[in-house]
Amino acid sequence: MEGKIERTFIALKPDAVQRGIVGEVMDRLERAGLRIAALKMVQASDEVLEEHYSEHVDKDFYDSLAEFMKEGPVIAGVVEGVEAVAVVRKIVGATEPYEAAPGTIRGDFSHMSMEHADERGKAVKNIIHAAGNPEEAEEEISIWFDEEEIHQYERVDDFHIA
Ligand code: IDP
Ligand code: MG
Repeated sequence: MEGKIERTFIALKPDAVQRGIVGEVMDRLERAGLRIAALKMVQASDEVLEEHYSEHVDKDFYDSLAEFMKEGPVIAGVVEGVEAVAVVRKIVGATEPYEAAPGTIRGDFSHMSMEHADERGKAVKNIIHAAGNPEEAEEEISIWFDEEEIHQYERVDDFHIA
């Protein structure tokens, strides 16, 4: 494959694992033709979360975000495809479930408002994380994965985008 093939980082958050919707969420990405290059279940540590959410560490909601992300294991992954960073963000939808459009992962599987979460001192549970830009993606991949955990193989439908 040539052209703007990118990889991005995703993490299905503990709410997705606890609700048993890992398969349905991954299906959204697979059916778009994106290639899963890596996938693993991980119990996030404080150290990894501080690196991963370095831009949010000093914010008011950080402690509740870290608490949420440690409630149970996450499914960390690397997904590859044409403009994968932007495409995955589009499939994931807006950060606030209340605003996330129907048809997006967050819009279809969650509904809470930021205001409601903030009032309760909780992070907003929105199913999945996806890197915001290509630099963030590469940084996050290096935080969560060793290169040898990331796999190269052909999907049978790769010829559609070759
Ligand atoms: P993103 O996940 O769409 O990239 P970010 O602004 O990077 O959104 O925030 C990271 C995560 O922190 C969000 O997905 C959400 O779980 C949580 N979060 C962000 N802002 C707030 C807030 O104002 N209140 C509660 N939780 C928040
Ligand atoms: Mg973000």
